[in-house]
Amino acid sequence: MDARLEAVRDTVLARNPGEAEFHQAVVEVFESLGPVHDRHPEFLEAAILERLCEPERQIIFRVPWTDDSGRVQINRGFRVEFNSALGPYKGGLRFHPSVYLGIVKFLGFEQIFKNALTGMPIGGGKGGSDFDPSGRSDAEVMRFCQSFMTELYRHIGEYTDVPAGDIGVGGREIGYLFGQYKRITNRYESGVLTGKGISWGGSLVRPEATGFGTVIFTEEMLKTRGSSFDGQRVVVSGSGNVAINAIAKAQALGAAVVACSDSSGYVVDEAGIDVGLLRQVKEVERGRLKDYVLRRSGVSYVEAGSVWDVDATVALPCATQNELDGGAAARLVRNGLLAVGEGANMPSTREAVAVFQEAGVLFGPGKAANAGGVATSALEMQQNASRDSWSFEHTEQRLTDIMVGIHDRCASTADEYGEPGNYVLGANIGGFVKVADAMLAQGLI
Ligand code: NDP
Ligand code: 2IT
Repeated sequence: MDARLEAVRDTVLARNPGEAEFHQAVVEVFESLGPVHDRHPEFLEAAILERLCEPERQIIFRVPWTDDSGRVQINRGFRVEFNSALGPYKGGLRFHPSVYLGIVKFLGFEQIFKNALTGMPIGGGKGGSDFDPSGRSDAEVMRFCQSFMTELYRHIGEYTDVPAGDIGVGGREIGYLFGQYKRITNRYESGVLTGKGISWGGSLVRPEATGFGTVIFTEEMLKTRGSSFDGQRVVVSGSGNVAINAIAKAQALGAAVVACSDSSGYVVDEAGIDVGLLRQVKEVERGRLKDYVLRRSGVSYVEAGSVWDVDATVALPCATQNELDGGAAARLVRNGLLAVGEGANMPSTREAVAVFQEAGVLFGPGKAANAGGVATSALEMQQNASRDSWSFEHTEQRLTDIMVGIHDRCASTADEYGEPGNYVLGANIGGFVKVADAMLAQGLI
C-alpha cells in the first residue's frame, strides 16, 4: 500500500478498535487509492480519507419489546449515517444476531462507494439490530419493529436518511416500520423507507433488483471475454432475497444453477434449482432449505457443508460477509471457475479476492455487482417524489441501464489507471473520486 495512505490507515484502525469487518473494508479500499492521490494531491491535503472513514453520525439505542410469552426482551439498535455528500444517507437495515457496530460500519462504508457508483443522488448509511427474527412470530417481529422505529423515526426522513432492507429485513418488516413511522409523525412520507409494498408506495422490480442486478453485472463481465451466462454451471450461496432472484435471472439467461445454501447446509440440484418451489419454501412458508429437498426428487442436501465445494464456472456469493475464503477460492479456480459476481456485501475474504485476481478470474466486487438493489431503491424514491408508479418493464430497463453503466464505469476506470479488468480498483476509485469531489466542493464537511 502507498506509504501516505498507510499512515492514514493506521490512524483509522487505531481509532476503531475491535471492528474487524470495518477494518477489512477500509483496508481493501485504501489498497486501491494510491494512484488517485498521485493525481489528486488536493484530496490528501484536505484529509478526505480521514473524513470519509469517520461517520458523520452514529446512533446506538435500546430496543425493548415483549415476546409472545410476555417476557421483556432487550436488543440494541444502530444507525450509522456515514456520508451525505451526494444525497440523503441511504442503506439497509440488518436484523441478525451477529450485528454489532463493526458490521454496521463496514456495511455503511461500502455503501458510500456503492451508492456513488449508481450515479443516483444518494449518500451512504446502514443500520440494524442484533435482533434474531428466526423462529419469531409475526406479532413478535411487529412489536420489535415498532419499538425500533419509536427511536429511529427522529433520525430519518425522505431528505435526511432513507433505510431499506438487508439480511432479516424484507417486505414484512418494512411494512411494520413504515406503519409505525406514519403513526408517530402523522405524515404519509413515502420516501422515508424503500422496499415498500407495491400498493403503498413500493416500486416494481425492487424485490428482484439486487439479484437481477448482480447477474446483469456478471453478464457484462462475461461479455468482455466473449462469453455469457448461457450454458454456464452456476453456484449461488444463500437462499434469501438476493440469492433467489439471482438464481431466477441466471436461469432466465440460460445458465443451470445447480446449488444454493442457507446457514444450515446446501442443496445440490443437478437439474437446476426449481425457483418456484424455492420461493414457496423460503418466501411463502418461511421454511428452511431442507424443506426444498423433501419435495423434489434427485436432489441432495449436505448438512453444515460449504456450498463452495460444488464445482461451478460462475459463482454468485449471495449470503453474507467472509463466507468464501482463500481455500474455497483456490478449489473453485482449480475446477474451472470463470467469474464471480458478489451479490452479498464483502462475501469473499481478502485471500479469496487475491486468489481470483491472480488466476485471472473475472471478479465483480459487491459494491459494484450488488448495487442494483440500492439503485432501484433510488428509483422508488424518484417514483414517490413524483407520486408516480412505473411499469415492470420500464423499471427493469432502468435497472439494466444502471448496471451496464456501473460495469462500464468500473472497467473504464481500471483501464484509465493501467489495470484493465481490475473491477475492484475500478469500483473503489470510481466511487471514491465522485464522493471526494463533492466533499471538496462543499467545504470542510
Ligand atoms: P436474506 O435475509 O433474505 O437472506 C440471507 C441469506 O443468507 C439466507 O439464506 C441466510 O441463511 C444466509 N445467511 C445469512 N447469514 C448467514 C451466515 N452468517 N452464514 C451463512 N448463511 C447466512 O438477506 P438478503 O438476501 O437480503 O441479503 C444477502 C446478502 O446480500 C447480504 O450480504 C446483504 O448485505 C446483501 N445485499 C442485500 C441487498 C438487498 O437489497 N436485500 C442489497 C445489496 C446487498 P439463514 O436463513 O440460514 O440465516
Ligand atoms: O446493501 C445494500 O445495498 C442494501 N441492503 C440495499 C440498500 C437500499 O437502500 O436499498
